[in-house]
This record gives sequence, structure tokens and C-alpha cells, in this order.
Amino acid sequence: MNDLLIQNTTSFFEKSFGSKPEKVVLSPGRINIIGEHIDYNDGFVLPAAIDKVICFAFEKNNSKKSKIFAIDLNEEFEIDLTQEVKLSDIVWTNYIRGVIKQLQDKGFEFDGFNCVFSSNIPVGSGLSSSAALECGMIFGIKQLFDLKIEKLDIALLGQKAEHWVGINCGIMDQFSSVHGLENKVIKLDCNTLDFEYHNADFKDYSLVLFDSNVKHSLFTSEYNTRRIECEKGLSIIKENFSEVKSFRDCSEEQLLSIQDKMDATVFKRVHFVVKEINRVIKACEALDKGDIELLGQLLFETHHGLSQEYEVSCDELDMLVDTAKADENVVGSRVMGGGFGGCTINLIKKGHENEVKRKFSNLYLNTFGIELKFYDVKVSNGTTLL
Ligand code: GAF
Repeated sequence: MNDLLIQNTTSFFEKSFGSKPEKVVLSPGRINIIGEHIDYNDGFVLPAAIDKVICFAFEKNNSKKSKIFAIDLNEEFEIDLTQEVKLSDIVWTNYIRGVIKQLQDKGFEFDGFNCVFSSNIPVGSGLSSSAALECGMIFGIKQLFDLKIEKLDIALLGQKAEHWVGINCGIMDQFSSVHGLENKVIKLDCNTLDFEYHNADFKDYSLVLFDSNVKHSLFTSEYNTRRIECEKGLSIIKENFSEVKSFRDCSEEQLLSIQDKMDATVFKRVHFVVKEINRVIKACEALDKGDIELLGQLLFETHHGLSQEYEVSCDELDMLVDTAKADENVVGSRVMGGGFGGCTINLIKKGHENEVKRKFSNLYLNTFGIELKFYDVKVSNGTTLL
């Protein structure tokens, strides 16, 4: 599926710089089966890398300047590695500036390079194109200059770059982009960063993403607000229960017993978090047992919480999930990723994918006047050197 992307990226590189790239890197986007807004709340998440990727081609250029070309945007920028790295008005360049800054701040030494990249990860659809950009760039620089950076550090540096750009994200996206494995989902403990792989075997069901084509206009500000609300909630829980160190130690009963000590909005947020952490554990067990109907039921429950308590859904996404609930060929559906637009993740009975797609497509167009897009994603490897 990515052969054409690789061919276009490398031939563009050759035309631009007159030489073959020294390193070619693929960096994937991710899905998340369940465990949304849980990474920065120290719970468990169940993501996987997918076969939608950014392809990068690199060479050293024996200078102190780097030239980076985004093929899909037809835009280029140059960065002087001897100067202090600053944020720019051109947003996409900030993820790369951020990465260079984080590497320099950590004391990694590298010189100038030429790079071109092209992507088939839809932007703003909740598939983590920014994490793929950060991690692919770090991985490429590591390969080019033979830097000693472990996989986990690539993810952590990528996360820091994203914070620098302005989104106080958790570790899930960068972690899965780097640690993905073909046909495996990653059960990641976001408290300890321990992880295990589980088979991504959905039995008689296919994973299909529905892209609402609604872009995340509220994403950055609301995302950062959710983090602050959860921190407030956790500190109230800790004041009342000294044994609770993080959300995972708090039972729903404990939380309900102190509901009146919290602002109503904060309560809704943390109620979702406590329930979602438990759902991830149940969902992973259901997946291991091949009980995809139960897994699907948990996805519906997650959506309900994300919509009503965490309030990161929107009319378009709610309509897609409500329609899925009433459709006998869809056993699970929910908004995936940060929310406020982007994709739903759906479990559709094999053999009925086309009929379901047709139905949703017509209904969505008639209701909102927006075209619904579909992605049949494969669970794939993390960042790779070709
Ligand atoms: C975004 C963030 F980048 C992740 O860290 C995660 O919090 C996700 O939203 C919600 O689960 O993708």
C-alpha cells in the first residue's frame, strides 16, 4: 500500500538534491481501540500503529543548516542549527523545530541535513499525524548521525516537542508510532510505561474508520482544559483517600462518595476517567478471548462517556455512533483520539462492510451535507528504516 508513497518520496528527493537519499524512514499513524484521554491520567490504553505513514528521505549536507521539504504542501523551510530554535507562524514546521530543539536540549550532536517527506495519514482526523511527524524525524536524525537514542526516548522526545508546540498531550500517540508491531495492539500502562502486545484479532469483524471530515477547531484549548480539570479532580480524591496515588487506585464507589466535594464538571470528567480505566482492562480481556461483541459493547460505553461526561464529541460523531448502535452489522463504535471531530472506530461484521459504508455515507451526506470517508486500516509496524 505504501510502495507508491515511498517511490514518490525518494524520486522527489533525487530530483531536488541530485542524489539518492542516505536513509528512508516510515513513521506510522495510530488507532486506539479503547482508553481515550487516559494516557495523561496514568491509566491503561490499547493503541496500535497502522499502515498509514509518513515517508521521509534524508541525507547529510555537510553544513549547519537543514532543509526540509513537505511534498504534499509544496512548502520548504530551512533551519540554522547554530541559532536558538523558535516557534514559527507556519504550524507544520513547529513539530520539526520542536524535535530539533528537544534533541539539542538533551545534548545530542548532529549537523545539517536535507529531508523531504510525504504522507498518507489524513491530517486532523485523530490518527496522530503530528506524532508520526515528530517520531519519524527523530528516528531519521538518529539513523543519519548514528545517535544513541532508545525507542522509548524517541517517544518521550516527540511528546516534549508536541508540548513545546502547545498541546499538553500524553504519551500514547508517540509511543504507538514507535513501538507498533504488525497485527498487535499495545496494552500500555501510562503510569509505568510498561507494555505488552496482544493479538489484534477481531475474528468475524473488520476494523473500519469513518472520517467525519469535521476538523478539530476546539482541540488544543479544550484538550489542555481537560487535563487541568482532571488534575483538580485527582487532587480532591487524594485529599479524601490517602491510599489513592492515581486514578487507577480509585473505585467508582469512592468517587461517588465525594461527588458533593467537586465541581459538577470536574466530577463528570473524573467519573469518565475512573470508568474508562476499568473498561480498557475488560476490553483487553475480551479481545484475548475473542469476545468481539463484548469489546464492541465497551466501545459504545466509551463513546457515551466521551460524549456526555468528557464532552469531546460533536453532533456529527454522535450521529455516527447512534446509527451504528442501531445497525445489526456494527457491534461497536466510538469517537477515536482527542475528539471534537475526526474519526469513529467501528467493528463491522465481515462481508457487510460495503453495505454499511453505503448506508452511512448516504445518511451522513443527507443529514450534514458532508462526505463521509472510510479507512480500512491494518495494524502495522512502528517507525521503520527501509
Ligand atoms: C491526543 C493526544 F495526543 C493523546 O496523548 C491522547 O491523550 C489522545 O488525544 C486522547 O486519548 O491524540
